[in-house]
Amino acid sequence: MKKHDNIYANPLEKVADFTFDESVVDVFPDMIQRSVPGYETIIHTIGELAKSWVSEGSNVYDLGCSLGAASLSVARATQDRKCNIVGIDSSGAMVERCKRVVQAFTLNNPIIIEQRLAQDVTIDNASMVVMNFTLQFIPPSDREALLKTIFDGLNPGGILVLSEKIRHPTLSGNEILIDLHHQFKRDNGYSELEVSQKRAALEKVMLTDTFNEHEQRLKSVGFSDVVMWYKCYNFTSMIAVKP
Ligand code: GEK
Repeated sequence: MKKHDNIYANPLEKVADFTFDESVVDVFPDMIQRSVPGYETIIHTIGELAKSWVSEGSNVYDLGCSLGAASLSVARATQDRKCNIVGIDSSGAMVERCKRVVQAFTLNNPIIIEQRLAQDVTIDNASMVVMNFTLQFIPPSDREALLKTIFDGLNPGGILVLSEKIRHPTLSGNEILIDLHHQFKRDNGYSELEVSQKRAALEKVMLTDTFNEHEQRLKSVGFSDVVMWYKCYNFTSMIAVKP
């Protein structure tokens, strides 16, 4: 049973910056599903992509794995071949819970969960790297170097699946997408107060880029093609291909 997210249901005197602590871990599956349009579709599609792109004997990395949803989707999709799946997350509370979650499944390929900053990870012999709504939490000044590390560690023909909340380049256009997203959250049972307190909590923690910024940065580190395969409001998922 998913625990209901009501972290921001009561008025707070001061809204602290959002962190992935124990209270967030407790309600995370409910929170992400009610907050990110298309989350289940994206998790499912990561598995579909793994079927086509994960090669025999290679490694798959899930950076910012939270409770392992993307890692598990890859593991379910790759039962017919050998690969290692490595989930990395910087939050100790997430990692502890994620280890328990993945242990509950019996799958052919191992899922190794490690507490680490994505910026410190070593990527090697990878056919697929997933960053499902993680890069947006990484300091902007670290983003290009991390993408270069990923590019260098991917085998030729490998892919990065990068899902991000993006910013529309015009203020008025961005407001249209933000309003639609807030409507989506209200439809999923979040109150006006919850929506506005969460927005304040994320303001300094989640720093979004435009699609053009993502595309240019991915190409500048060497990716040959950047394919936006999903978009709903300001939520997107891209596939970047290493030639
Ligand atoms: C999913 N991918 O369910 N290094 C590693 N992890 C980090 C870092 C960092 N520098 N900064 C934040 N995180 C998941 C959902 S959630 C997205 C990803 C969201 C971790 C953080 O601890 C959290 O678990 C995750 O990135 C972001 O498919 O909550 O909107």
